[in-house]
Amino acid sequence: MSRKDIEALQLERLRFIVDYADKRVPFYHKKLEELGVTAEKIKTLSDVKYLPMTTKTDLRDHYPYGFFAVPMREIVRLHASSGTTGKPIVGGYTRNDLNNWADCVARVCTAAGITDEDIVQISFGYGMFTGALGLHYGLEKIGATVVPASSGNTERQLMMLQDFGVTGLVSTPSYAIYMSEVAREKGMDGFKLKTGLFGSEGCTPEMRTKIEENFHLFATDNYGLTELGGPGVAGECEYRCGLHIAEDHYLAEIIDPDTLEPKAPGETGELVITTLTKEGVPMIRYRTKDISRIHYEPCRCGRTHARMEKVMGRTDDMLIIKGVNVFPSQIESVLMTIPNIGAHYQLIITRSSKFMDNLEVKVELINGDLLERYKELEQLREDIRAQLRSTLRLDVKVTLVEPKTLQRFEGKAKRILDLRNEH
Ligand code: DLL
Repeated sequence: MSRKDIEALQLERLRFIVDYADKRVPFYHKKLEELGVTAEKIKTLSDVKYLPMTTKTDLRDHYPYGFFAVPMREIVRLHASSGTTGKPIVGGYTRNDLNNWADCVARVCTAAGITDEDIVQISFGYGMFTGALGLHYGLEKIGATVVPASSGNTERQLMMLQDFGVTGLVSTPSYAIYMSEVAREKGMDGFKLKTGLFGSEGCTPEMRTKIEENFHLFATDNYGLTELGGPGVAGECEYRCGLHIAEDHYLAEIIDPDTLEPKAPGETGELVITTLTKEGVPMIRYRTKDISRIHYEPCRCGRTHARMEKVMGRTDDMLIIKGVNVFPSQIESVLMTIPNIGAHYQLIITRSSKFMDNLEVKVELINGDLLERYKELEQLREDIRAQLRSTLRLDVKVTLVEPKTLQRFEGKAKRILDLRNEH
């Protein structure tokens, strides 16, 4: 579709979904009434800025079914976010929602190069998490052979990768790097992997290169969230110059997270998304807290759907250390290029006085023998500190630890340890 046709379709669907939400979800009815907005008043796509926003707190306040727009007999599936604190976010799907979801996921898998010739192992945890079943039905739609391995039991995962001649791997980047290391340790090679469909958490290009080298595959980044249905919201094609957004199902905007004003195309800010076709739980202007920017020019692959850049971080993940803004992804980028240290790290934040936060970066050595050689060890620590200082403009404490002592993750990694409220 041309840009003009995409936007015409989005406008038509936006008007529809606003009217739909207005009539079926009391939260939206109240908000729209307060703002004096109705579907008829939306004349152009930029009028989206007059619509109310939705936050995670709004969803929590209406837990579990307050945002559902259809009676439960029309809901055929529930999913929920994996959040460890508070109540989860609940997603409800009608039969149409499941069909559209499988279509969107089939697109991102196709864009990554998956065909019906592929055997794809899904190493996301099956269950309430949207990742595994989301990828499962999208891959089946293409005709790929699905291996529903779920997460955990890494040696068995590797055995299946090898014995079943698996060509595609679905997992979080942190689980993929861990699996690749266990494979190396066990002396396992000869995998037939070609494609990695990774997502559900950030991954720097540097970390991705490590995974690609270890497993000899081509990896794409895939984005989505429970609130919007799960994976399939956006994914990379073979050119990897941004993640194509399924614009016929989602209207994406970038806003300034402080003023809430819209940002111009290409500017960085918080990603806000409106679902255009969801029947079960429609979302108007959902604030994702993910930071990115959007490019609207067509891609070299021929797709005309806009591309969001890889998520740079979350507004609530940004650390402010001694007045300097730091995203964990900046640290990962630096660490992944330094020889002699592994792919695992932890960021520890402490508070030494009322206003002073400190950051400690714990990194694993590849070779534990280095711990015996003080001078070399100090040199390496100093190098890491200097490189971090030059990128972050901030002095951090660097601690080198023995190989295989930091925690490994089978799902999303939790690399930040915030001890600020501990004393
Ligand atoms: O992680 C959905 C998903 C599953 C996406 C499988 C891709 C593949 P949630 O558990 O609700 O949903 O987490 C959503 O994870 O707001 C982002 O902060 C983060 N996230 C998801 N994908 C990416 C990505 C699934 N590709 C939250 N890059 C989102 C960076 C990501 N962050």
